[in-house]
Amino acid sequence: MNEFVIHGHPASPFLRSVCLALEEKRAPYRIARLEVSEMRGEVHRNLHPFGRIPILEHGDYRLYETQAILRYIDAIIPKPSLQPTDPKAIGRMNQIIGINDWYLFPMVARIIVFNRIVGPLLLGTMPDESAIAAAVPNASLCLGELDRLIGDQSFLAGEQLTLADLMLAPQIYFLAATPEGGLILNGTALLEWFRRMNSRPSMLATLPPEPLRLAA
Ligand SMILES: N[C@@H](CCC(=O)N[C@@H](CS)C(=O)NCC(=O)O)C(=O)O
Repeated sequence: MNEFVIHGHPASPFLRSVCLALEEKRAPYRIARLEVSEMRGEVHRNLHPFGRIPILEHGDYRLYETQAILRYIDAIIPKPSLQPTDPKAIGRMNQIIGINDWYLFPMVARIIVFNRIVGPLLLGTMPDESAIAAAVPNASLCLGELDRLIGDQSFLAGEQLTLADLMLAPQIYFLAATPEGGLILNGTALLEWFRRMNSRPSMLATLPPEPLRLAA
């Protein structure tokens, strides 16, 4: 099989989701690093016209959008399956991926994680406290809903590890390390799920680079 090449910066939680899928499949891969200074430059735009990361290359096939990449990996390496067969669990998995893409990342992580962690530790910027404060109600809404959805299940969409867990765990890794996320997550079933996820070999093998390696 052709080599899997993931273009992007290793601090990206979306890129980490792709690495997690390949780790869970025990498939070798390589990260082709795009530096922060190269983001949205010509090389990057040629790979991803919308200027985001990650981008997967597999032979002559190129794909962007993380959930599309995860579904491709699950199709091309069927075992172990990362998607349920029960229709209700499929619906739940897809719903949670949608919550990540539409609400948790753009309305919460992109603001709180960027201002608390990525900006200060990677780019040397100061946190915008008013932006963080404005995002806290959305953080409560998103994390509260994910906590309600996991209930007493082992994984987000039921009793099987799915793409939803692989999308969410890298986002929660950073959010749990912020004061705002930590407070909201305290005592929740979602935090217990995250701790279980965080000790999986796939998560341990894909830790972000220093200085973004954080205590959960
Ligand atoms: N919908 C995209 C979102 C990816 C995304 O937003 N990645 C972030 C890094 S975690 C990014 O590229 N940020 C660069 C920017 O917004 O300029 C996907 O699923 O791949």
